Amino acid sequence: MSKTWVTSVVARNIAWQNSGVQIGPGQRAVLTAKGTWGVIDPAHRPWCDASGNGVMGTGDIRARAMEGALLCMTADGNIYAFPAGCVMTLPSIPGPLKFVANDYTQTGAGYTDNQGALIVEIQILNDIQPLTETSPIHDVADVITEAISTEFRATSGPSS
Ligand SMILES: [Ca+2]
Repeated sequence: MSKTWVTSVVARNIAWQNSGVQIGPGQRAVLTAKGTWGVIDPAHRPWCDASGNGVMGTGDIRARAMEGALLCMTADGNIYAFPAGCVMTLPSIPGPLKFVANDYTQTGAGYTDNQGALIVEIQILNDIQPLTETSPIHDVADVITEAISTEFRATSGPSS
């Protein structure tokens, strides 16, 4: 059982754009991005899809992912970059999904020269299914994207 929402992500917006879609407990999201946009020097270079332009960003780029890729942030602060094919399945992290283009924040024109928008279909699955999840990448700042550590506690059974 599933339900699908459609949202758009504007290339020029430097702030994370809240899709308004939430992953609920026990739910999982499959994201499909469509279209192309101009993020990296769009006046002189070809536009790219959500998987970016094939060049790994370095320096003051927003996240260590392909230039121009569409980034998604889950409620735990982890950031995911769309892979080739522009479809990915997120882990079951309850909370809102936010999106932004992967661009340089201080180099060149940054977000001010960006053009276009991508369409994202967000399919929420109510049942956890054995799908391959996308691994998060980490933001340059590494402040809010540290993986949440899970505390394991040894439990002892009743003595007999
Ligand atoms: Ca730009």
